[in-house]
This record gives sequence, structure tokens and C-alpha cells, in this order.
Amino acid sequence: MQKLIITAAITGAATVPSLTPYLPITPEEIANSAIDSARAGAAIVHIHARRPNDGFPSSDPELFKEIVQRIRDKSNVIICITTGGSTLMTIEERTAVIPILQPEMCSFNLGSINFALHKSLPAIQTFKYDWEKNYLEKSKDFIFKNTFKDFEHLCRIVRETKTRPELEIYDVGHLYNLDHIANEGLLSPPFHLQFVMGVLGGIRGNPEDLTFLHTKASVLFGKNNFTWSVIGVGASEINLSTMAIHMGGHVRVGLEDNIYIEKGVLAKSNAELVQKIVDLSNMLNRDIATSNEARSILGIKKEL
Ligand code: KMH
Ligand code: ZN
Repeated sequence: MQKLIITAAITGAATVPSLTPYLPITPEEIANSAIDSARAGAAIVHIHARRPNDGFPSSDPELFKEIVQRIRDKSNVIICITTGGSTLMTIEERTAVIPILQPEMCSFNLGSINFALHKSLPAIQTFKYDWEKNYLEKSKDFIFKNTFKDFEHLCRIVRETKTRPELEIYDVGHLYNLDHIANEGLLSPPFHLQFVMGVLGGIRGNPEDLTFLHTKASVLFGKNNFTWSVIGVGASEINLSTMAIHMGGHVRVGLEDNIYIEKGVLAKSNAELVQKIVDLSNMLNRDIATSNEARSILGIKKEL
């Protein structure tokens, strides 16, 4: 079995600051949290930016530049930059930073879905920032737009910048979308799939959902033509991670997707979540990949 690649998703756009005081917000906090996650065992860090004064999700390339520079100064970790951004951003805003920073990896969302966040509302008694309540309520009526035209735009960018796409699969139709664009010659295998499970609007995080996605991907692309990882959004994070460790997949954890280290207990950092996966993996006798080993497993050949 391949060594386990752990990705730490540091801050995202779906977790609002009032949900946890431990969410990194400023470029310095995001970079430090990424560096600490890498020290704990993450081979990849998945990066979003936020407005430093109030944590609102941002696509400002200057913020991304500062975050990436700070990480690169201190760590050899693979940097995977979001092109999902937030549901409020256009595809142009979401992808602007990729040609500028030329990261080793970027996310690539493979279908339009509902991406509802309003189920977080009851957990918040007091809002720290004005925008948060509206942002969560309005998500009931937002579509996370990823059309075939958007795929073409993103395929062009990853091809031109030689960035390895992490292909985000929120439901089974997204595997068929990938099959279609691969048949058109826009992307070619081996693919790195990220099964994103538990978003309200996508597939849930039940064990049979993961085995179904994995089986479907094997039938469509052939077992040797893809690597895969899983994100359990919310309560399913650790359970799905355990399944993936056992099945030969890889794992993404972090405050972007889940804020709890155990039932009712907030994770104090991204590194704490990474450490939990390292411990689980040790118990299950699976070795952890370094960033360089992950580069070789994923076929990342970029000169930095
Ligand atoms: N927050 C995840 C559920 C992206 O950044 O491109 C989805 C995500 C998308 O990470
Ligand atoms: Zn993300």
C-alpha cells in the first residue's frame, strides 16, 4: 500500500469565525498553522485566504502571495491552492491567483451543487462579525457553480501552469463529468481524486457512499489510473479517514471541513487534527508520506 498522504485544509470558506476561536484568519496565522500541520505530518496544505480584519473569505492575490511566501520560507510542504474560493466568487476571481503563484497543486471542483451552510446557525449564540449570519442564511439559496465552461477555463490554467489538479468529487455525477472532459482530451490520467463527502447538497458521509464512489471511479478509470483521498465534512471526518487509511486512499482533515477533535470538543489547531490521523495510521500500520514522497506518488514534477 502507498504511504498515507495527509492534507491539512487550514481555514476554507465554509467555517465562519464564530464557530471556533481556533480558526486561522490572517496570512500569518494561516501560514503558521500550515507550517505546524506539516510538522505534525501533513504532506500537503490546502489554502484559502480571508480578509485579515474580519475573516471574510477573500480571493485577493496579495493575501495568497503573503501566505504562500511565509509557508515557503519555512517549509517544504506541498501547497494546494483553492480554486473553489467561496460560492460568492466568480470562476475568474477563484482562479486568478494560480498563474501568479504557480503552485504545485490546486483544487478543481467537478460539478455545480447546492452548498448549504445554514445548518451551522443553531451552533452560534453570538456572532463575532456582521457578515457571518447573512452568509450562512443566504447559502440556502446559493449554487456553487462549476459548469463545463468553468472546467475548460480551469483545464487551460492547470495545463499552462503545470499545476496538479486535486479533483473534487462531491457526488457520483462528478465522476462522469471528469470522464467526459477526459474523453474530450482536456485532462488526462492518472487523476488525483478528492471525494468530498458530507456537504449539504452533495453525497453524505456513510461508509457505503465511500465504497460506491471508489468502486465507480475504479470502473470508469481503471484502478491504476487514479489516486484518491477523502474529506469527511463535519462529523464523518475521522470515520471516513479511518476507512481511507484501511482502503489505501489518502486523507484530508482540517478546520476548513471539521472543527471538532472529538464529539463536542473543539480542535485547538489543524496540527491536532493531523496528529490524530498520524496516530490512527500508526495503529493501522500504515506509514505516513513526507512531502517529497507525496510528490512522487502524485507525479508532481514542478521545479520551485
Ligand atoms: N471546503 C470543501 C468542502 C475548494 O477549495 O476548492 C471544498 C473545497 C473546495 O475545499
Ligand atoms: Zn477549500
